[in-house]
Amino acid sequence: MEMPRVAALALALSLVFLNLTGQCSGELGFGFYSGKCRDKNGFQQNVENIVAKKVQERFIVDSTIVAALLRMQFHDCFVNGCDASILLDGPNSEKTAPPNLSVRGYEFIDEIKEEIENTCPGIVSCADIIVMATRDAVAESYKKLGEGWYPVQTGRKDGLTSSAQNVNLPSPSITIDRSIQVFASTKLNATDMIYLLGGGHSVGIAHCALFENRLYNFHNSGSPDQTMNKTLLSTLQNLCPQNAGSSKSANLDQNPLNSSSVDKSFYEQILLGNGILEVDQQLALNSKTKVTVGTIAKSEGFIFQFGRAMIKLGIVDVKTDNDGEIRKTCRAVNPSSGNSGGSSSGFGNLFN
Ligand code: HEM
Ligand SMILES: *[C@@H]1O[C@H](CO)[C@@H](O)[C@H](O)[C@H]1NC(C)=O
Ligand SMILES: *[C@@H]1O[C@H](CO)[C@@H](O)[C@H](O)[C@H]1NC(C)=O
Ligand SMILES: *[C@@H]1O[C@H](CO)[C@@H](O)[C@H](O)[C@H]1NC(C)=O
Ligand SMILES: CC(=O)N[C@H]1CO[C@H](CO)[C@@H](O)[C@@H]1O
Repeated sequence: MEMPRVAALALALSLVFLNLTGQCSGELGFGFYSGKCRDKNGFQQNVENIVAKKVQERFIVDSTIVAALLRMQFHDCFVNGCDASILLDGPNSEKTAPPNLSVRGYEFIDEIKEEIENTCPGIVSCADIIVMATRDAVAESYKKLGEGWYPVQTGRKDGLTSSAQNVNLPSPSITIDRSIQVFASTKLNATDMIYLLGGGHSVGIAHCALFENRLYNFHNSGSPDQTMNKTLLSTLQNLCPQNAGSSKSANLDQNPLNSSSVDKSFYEQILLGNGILEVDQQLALNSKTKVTVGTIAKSEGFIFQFGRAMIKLGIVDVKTDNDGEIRKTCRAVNPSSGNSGGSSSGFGNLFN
């Protein structure tokens, strides 16, 4: 069948998921591409396997692809839904908006798309490639710890527009209360938010500019953020001297052993005051989230719950109909759908 690594985990996740949102997921389905990709010799090819193989090859040479793809899926899904609008090039497209800072992996998605187009053109959307590749990268990162594979639905169409004006991603200083509201507006609840933020930020890095305010003059207090672990504070002050415009970065997960695996060590670290971003630290302190954080840090089964939250993130405002297309290349809408779009959001820029 289409999902070779179906474990009890995967099966249970699909069942849980179908119960939750089966009725509102449009034409998405698990194994949507099963039987749909035939190569030029007429042989059936397994789309999910093609993506997984690409990710495995990449992960061996660059394990930071996990962080790159997780952040890419988050940014794609939170702006105009999971429709690969983040991939579109153009002077005013989403990827040009400031919060994109360091979103990476665009060329890797191009590589996967090219391989799939060479196998069965016009079948697989870029939006689905982001979600499948992110899942596979998470599973690779988790391999040394256990089974981290979760099933994802496919059948998304690619969006026709992308505009920097639509980018309204949370800032690193967002309050937990506000963040809960922002996630709720995409149908993700507080528990989902805790899993996504904690799992996402268990890998990857943040640059000095995004937490320097905590190190010297926090909210105009004249002193550092008192919630930061003192050892971490002095390390970060050395890394990011005040007003020096340092381009250095720190691991979001301060557990040095597990900083490249998606795991629950982030929660253990924020309970020690070792959160890098203000929002990360607040997750362990806010009355609406701290009990769950403490529970996750102590319990088993993090990766199962993270998978469930990623499945939910992957269906935010998906397009499955005439509001989307299967792009020929991920960086531009198809010429035929080009100037016909009715949106007002300055997408003439998609063609350059
Ligand atoms: C309130 C929500 C969130 C805020 C405010 C936030 C903010 C940030 C910031 C400021 C950075 C550092 C960027 C840089 O220095 O270049 C970052 C990195 C990252 N974020 Fe988030 N984030 C949030 C939620 C998420 C979610 C839900 C995920 C994924 C599920 C995620 C995945 C990542 C990853 C993997 C990185 C590291 C990227 C890399 O190393 O290239 N974030 N985030
Ligand atoms: C959030 O949603 C998940 C499933 O998507 C559900 O299991 C959980 O109970 C919900 N949590 C809250 C606090 O509503
Ligand atoms: C971190 O990794 C080590 C070995 O790779 C593992 O034994 C440990 O359980 C991991 N910790 C967490 C919190 O996942
Ligand atoms: C600060 O972090 C270190 C490990 O990084 C930990 O051993 C220590 O207990 C933490 N301090 C507090 C007050 O939590
Ligand atoms: C890839 C890309 O377009 N990155 C942009 C992200 O935002 C910064 C700041 O606005 C731009 O300078 C980058 O070019």
